[in-house]
Amino acid sequence: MKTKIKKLIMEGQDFLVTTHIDPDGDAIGSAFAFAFALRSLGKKATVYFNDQVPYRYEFLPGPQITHTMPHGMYDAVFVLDCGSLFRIGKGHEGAALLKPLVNIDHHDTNDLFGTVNLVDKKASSTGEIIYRLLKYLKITIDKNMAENIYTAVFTDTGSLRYENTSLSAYRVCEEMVKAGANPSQIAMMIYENHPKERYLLLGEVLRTLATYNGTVAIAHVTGDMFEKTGTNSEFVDGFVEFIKEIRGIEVAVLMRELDKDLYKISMRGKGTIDVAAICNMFGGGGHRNAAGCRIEGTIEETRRKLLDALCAGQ
Ligand SMILES: [Mn+2]
Repeated sequence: MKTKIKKLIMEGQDFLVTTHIDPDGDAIGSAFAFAFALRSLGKKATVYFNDQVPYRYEFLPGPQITHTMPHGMYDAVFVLDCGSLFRIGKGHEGAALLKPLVNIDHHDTNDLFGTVNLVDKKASSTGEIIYRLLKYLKITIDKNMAENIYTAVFTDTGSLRYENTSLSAYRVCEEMVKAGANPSQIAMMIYENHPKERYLLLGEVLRTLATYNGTVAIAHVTGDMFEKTGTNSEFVDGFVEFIKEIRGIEVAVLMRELDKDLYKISMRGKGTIDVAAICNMFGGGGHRNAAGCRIEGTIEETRRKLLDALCAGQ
C-alpha cells in the first residue's frame, strides 16, 4: 500500500486532504501534518474540513482550510481518520467519484472505501500511521508537522492513558518531541485552556447523570443547555470521558440532542464491552473503547434502546 501511495505522491502534483466531521485532535493533527508534508515535497495540498476547527485545537499550526467540498480534479484524494467515507460530511457523494481515493485510518470498523487503503487497526492513531508514512517517504519532519503528529497521538490515546497507548505510540511522541513538539505546552493548550462556559455546561450535564447496575453511566445534553450556558457542541468534548472516571463504570454514554428526537451518541468503554459493536448495531462505529452513532426517538426511547443493546451485548 505504501508503495502505491508513494507512486501517487511522486507522480502527482495536486492533492486533496480531508477528514471526518466534528474533527478531533487525531483528525486535525493528521490532516495538517500530511498537508505540510506534501507541501514540503513541492506539491499542492488543499485541505477540506466539513466543520470548523474546535477552539482547543486552534493553536495548531495549520494550512488554510476550505469548508466547501472542492469540485476540482485531484491527482489523489486522501481521507484521514474516517472509518467510512460518509464521515467526511457534505460532499461525500462527490468524493466517492474521485479517484484515486486513499483511505488512511485505524478504526476497527473501517469499511475499506478507498481505491487504496492504508488501514492499520492496531495503530494507536491515524497520526501514528502518518508518521510512519512520512518516514517511508523520507520526509524531514519539521516543528509544524511534529506538533500536529504529537497532538494526534497524544489525544487519541487519551493523553497516553488508553489501551492503544503502545510502545510505538510513545516512540512516535519521543520522535515528535525531538523534532520540536513541546509536550507541556501542547497539553496545556488542549486541556487547560477552556472558556468558563464549558464548566457551566458540565454542571447542567452532570445533573442528568444516571447510572445503571453500577456499570453504565448515561448523561445527556440538550439544545436548551447550550443556549442557557452560551455554548455549543464543541464544548462537550471530554464529558463522556469524565463520567467514565466513576468507579465501577464499564460503559459511559453521552447523548447529545442534534434535533428534535434525534440524538448523537458517544460511548466509551473500559475494555470489558466492545462499544464499537454496540454502536455498529445503530449504524455507527469506532473503536472497541470509543465509538459513536445516531439514534432517532425521544430521549427516553433512545435511553431504552441503548440499555437494551448494552444488555444484549454483554
Ligand atoms: Mn483517530
